[in-house]
Amino acid sequence: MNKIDLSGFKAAMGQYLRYVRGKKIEDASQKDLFNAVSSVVRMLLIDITMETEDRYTKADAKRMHYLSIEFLPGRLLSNNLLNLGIEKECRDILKTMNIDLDDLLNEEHDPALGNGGLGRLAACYLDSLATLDMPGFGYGINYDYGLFKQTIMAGEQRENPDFWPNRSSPWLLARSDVRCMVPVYGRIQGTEDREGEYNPMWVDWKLILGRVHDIPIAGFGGRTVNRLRLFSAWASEDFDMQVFNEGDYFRAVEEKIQFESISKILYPSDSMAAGRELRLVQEYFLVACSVQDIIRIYLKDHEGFDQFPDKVAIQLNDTHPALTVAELMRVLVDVHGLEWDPAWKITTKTLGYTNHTLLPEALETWPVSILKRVIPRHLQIIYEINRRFIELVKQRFPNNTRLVKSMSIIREGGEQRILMANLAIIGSHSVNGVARIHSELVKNNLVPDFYRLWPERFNNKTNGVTPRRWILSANPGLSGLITEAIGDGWISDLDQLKRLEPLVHDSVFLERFAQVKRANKIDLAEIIGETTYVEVDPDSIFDIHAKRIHEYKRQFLNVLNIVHTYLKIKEDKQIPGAPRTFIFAGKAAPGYVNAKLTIRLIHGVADVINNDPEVSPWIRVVFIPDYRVSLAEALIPGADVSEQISCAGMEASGTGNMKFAMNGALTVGTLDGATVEIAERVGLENLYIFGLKVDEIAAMRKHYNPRDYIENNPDLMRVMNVIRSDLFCKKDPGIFKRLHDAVVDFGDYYFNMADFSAYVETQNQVVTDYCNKKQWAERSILNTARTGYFSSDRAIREYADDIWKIKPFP
Ligand code: 26W
Repeated sequence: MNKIDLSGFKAAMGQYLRYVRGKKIEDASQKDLFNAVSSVVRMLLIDITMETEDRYTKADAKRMHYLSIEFLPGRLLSNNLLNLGIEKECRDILKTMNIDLDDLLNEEHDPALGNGGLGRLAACYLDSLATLDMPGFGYGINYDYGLFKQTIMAGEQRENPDFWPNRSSPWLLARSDVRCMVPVYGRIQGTEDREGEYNPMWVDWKLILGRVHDIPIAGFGGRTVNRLRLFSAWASEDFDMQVFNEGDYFRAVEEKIQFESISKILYPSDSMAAGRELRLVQEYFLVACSVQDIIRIYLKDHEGFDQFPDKVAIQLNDTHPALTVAELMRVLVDVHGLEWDPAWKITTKTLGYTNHTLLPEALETWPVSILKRVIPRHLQIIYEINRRFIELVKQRFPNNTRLVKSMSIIREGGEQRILMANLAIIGSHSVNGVARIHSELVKNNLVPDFYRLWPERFNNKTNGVTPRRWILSANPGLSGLITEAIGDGWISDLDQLKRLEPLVHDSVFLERFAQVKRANKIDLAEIIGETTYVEVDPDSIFDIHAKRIHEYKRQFLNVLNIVHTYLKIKEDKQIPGAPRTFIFAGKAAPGYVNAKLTIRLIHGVADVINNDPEVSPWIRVVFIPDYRVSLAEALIPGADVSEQISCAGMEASGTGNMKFAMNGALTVGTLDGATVEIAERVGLENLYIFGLKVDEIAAMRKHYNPRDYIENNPDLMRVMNVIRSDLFCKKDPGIFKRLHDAVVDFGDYYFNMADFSAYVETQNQVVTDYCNKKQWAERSILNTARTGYFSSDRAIREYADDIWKIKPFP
């Protein structure tokens, strides 16, 4: 750990308050104090950023640029203090001023520039890159409005705007020295150049400016600070003048507003491609700004593009930035005058693509007509890429029209569409999935023909999460205990958690481990009380299902077991072996009817159960509103049971599953995503695997009839009948029929009925096992001890070695 000198800390805070806020320290609000502390920390970060940058430049380091339409960094003050190694000292300094650091931490807005897994993964990866002293930088959009804030009114989700104070956040550095110019719209003029060669020109385009803000990303240990570069759209003054001079004042203002709306708001769906022009323009805006910035940085120290792939790697976080393939080609060929072939070689050597989803409705396709209007030159380039690619396919596999059709970037039949995944695969040297089982499905189910063509391109990078935020910062009780037992090496080398294993035989350690969990549950119970007005017992089993609400994640199946347990108590007078609290959290996409209904169902069920004196001593149900990074940090350390019950084959990886296990929760899960690998590592005796497997589901899909399961299982029949009845919706009769029918009449696409009995059995086993407190604690410790593999440091090392070829520069 680098030692940072904090002797001037107090004085710097005072100066900030006085000369930036115009306040005396005694008049400062908590928010002022948060800003003061943050602005001092920011100065430290800037010093290290510059030092880091010098180090990279001097070494002429290869740099990796991570392009992502979403980043979910979470609050940064606490994280920065911990990573710089000054948390304790800073806390002590503030104490001498009668300020409690924890109060200030809560003043920070939790930036919601992402939907869920994909954006949070990007943030964990930036943390690891900096911690490993690797030159890796994030590129994203500086939305004005992040993901909506969720409130609950009468059991229903309401969406409220989340204004992200991107102009006043202490973590955003405005880089007015850097600007990106993004051409958009216009048309192609086919002309011949002086040599008489066909030389199409993109003319009559409009210009959007990209303004640049950087968020410093501090690695653990305080040696390296990288940056996350965010772009916002802006119509320049010069541009205004030009249009104003044409005399149409209102058109000028309208256009300005239209352009500046590009970075206004994050699209709130992580499972359904939007298909709106504004979204495509967002994606293009991110890509164009990023490519320009990357090339600008490269050209500072290099001449020509021969070295480009040796000095630059670009990773596409899903297909949202897939236009990079066309934009890089455009800039190399049209702007820098390279020939097609060398430009293509450079492009494919530079790019890598990560797939994060197999859901057909989430795979992006764009109508050719929209591209033609928005980015006509890119469309032309995509056609040319495709023409050459199809040539190659025909050479390799003569007379195989099926192959040509399946791999073409353009889908014919009806409206012509661009398949973004195909574009990304053809334009990259590496294609990876995010968990072993998912990568296999990418190769064998999603794009088997590409796999046959280029097997060497495909690889797996199982996701990871940063232990700095998800253990050290979120769970100080557990961190302290671990460090006492094995030293603090685990924080940057998570495999060291293995050394906790022998301590399962140490009764003192066991007892203290259980105490930490209990203390975390007491804290969580308090949050639950404040946010849901339901009192819950910290000695009950805390069973947590926290993630986006989606049919494939099967919150519905969880509810079925709860209703079943309720009916067992109510009608069969069977009392469970231990009290349980079922905790839900998660947002539904605003247009996703069944997801929103599921939230209502959870509330309806909670209402009946929590208010029934016969039942509520045994089970309670709560839905904590507004799931976000800071809530996850409070939730995860307090979990006994982690619900990872997606329909097998649908969850690419999951990352919450890793965070829960590391913090000692036992997983109830299907063999899906990274849960497969968690099971392998913690051992089958330390979690609960149930349900149909991927191949079983594939085999059953054609003939599956959910009614067979209902008719043959009186428990399930009873539960489904109650769901359809108005017991849980007395005020709005009939509303849950749609959820019932999705399963009974519309095929139960996610196999809830088929997995019901196995799930119920498993849940009963959990209750039985929990009663053996000692054994539960042992298994909980083994979950922590054996999940070091799921550190994002391991994942980033694999990406660095196999795909990016970047090295640490400590
Ligand atoms: C175009 C609409 C849209 C937006 C976002 C489609 C798909 C997405 C994301 C790719 C969805 C997402 O967040 N996927 C999640 O990525 C995580 C990180 O790899 C995985 O752990 C999750 O399993 C996966 O659902």
